[in-house]
Amino acid sequence: MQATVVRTAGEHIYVRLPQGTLYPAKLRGKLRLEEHNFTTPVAVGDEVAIRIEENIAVIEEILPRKNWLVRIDPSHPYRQQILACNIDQALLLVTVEAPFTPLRYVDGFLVLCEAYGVPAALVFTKADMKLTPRSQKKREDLIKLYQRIGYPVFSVSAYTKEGLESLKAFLHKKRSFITGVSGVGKSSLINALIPGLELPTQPLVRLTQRGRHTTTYSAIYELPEGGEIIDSPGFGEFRSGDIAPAELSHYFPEMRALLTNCRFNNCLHVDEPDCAVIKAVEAGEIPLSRYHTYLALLNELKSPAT
Ligand SMILES: Nc1nc2c(ncn2[C@@H]2O[C@H](COP(=O)(O)OP(=O)(O)O)[C@@H](O)[C@H]2O)c(=O)[nH]1
Ligand SMILES: [Mg+2]
Ligand SMILES: [Zn+2]
Repeated sequence: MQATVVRTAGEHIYVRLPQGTLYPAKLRGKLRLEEHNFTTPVAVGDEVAIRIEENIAVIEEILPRKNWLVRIDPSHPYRQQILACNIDQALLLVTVEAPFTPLRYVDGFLVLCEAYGVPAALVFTKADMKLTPRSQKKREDLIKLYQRIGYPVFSVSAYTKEGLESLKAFLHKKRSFITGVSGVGKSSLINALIPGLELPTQPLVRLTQRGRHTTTYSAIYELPEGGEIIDSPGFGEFRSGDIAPAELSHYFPEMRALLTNCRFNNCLHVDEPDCAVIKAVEAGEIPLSRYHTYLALLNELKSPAT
């Protein structure tokens, strides 16, 4: 029998049968040993072959994946953590204040999606919040910056429902992975999209203006008009172990088009002569923040985690 993994919480796994019934699940012993490079061998979104034994779904086999997002597991640097699989798109929620989403984090997410061939979008949350003029300008500038690169960008408020209709249209009949730093408003937004779900939300910790970690599991929720969203914990960072330094610039769409214009075909765009990327940065055609992320990620890829 075939089922979908709809929830993982540490070692606990739940699957959904085609007619909608949920079962707690466990992995057949052999499967657990086979995939020792991964923190957990199954992830939310997986299609699996199961057998029901005493009201538990025993996962016999993981069916081939259409795609997946993977990052280095920060607590086991030699292991990969599958964030989700069989997804149509991935959305990162972003705030410029309370809590602040570092641009490194945004760009790291986008690079990961590019590297794994998953269409990415950004959702700037809390559009109703009264920001300082400086933060307001920053929010508007960032929206333009990422739109110019070509990413779909939304500005929404879970409180006033501003921007929610166009986001709903974007999510319609798709399976979307949604993430963001803790406190960015993910649970509030999912609640606004799915009336009656009532995920718990948390006030921001007043002093640090950063969110607490409430979400410790990943789960699939169904949208009332069709489609699914995968709610996932607010990850500390998105770091992939699979990207070769020479490939990195291919995952920056605004650099990708220029790469054939560099003098050297193995150019890493750091200090090489006649580098088309450096020229475009100097001409203001590539945002400086994006180039800075590029250099930082390049350094990390050259000196892998220890
Ligand atoms: N002003 C405003 N605050 C919001 C909005 N969405 C969430 N918040 C607040 O931001 C804090 C964190 O929200 P929560 O949904 O728990 O964030 P999560 O950690 O990303 O799931 C809570 O205090 C929410 O009330 C919004 O659209 N506007
Ligand atoms: Mg939450
Ligand atoms: Zn170059």
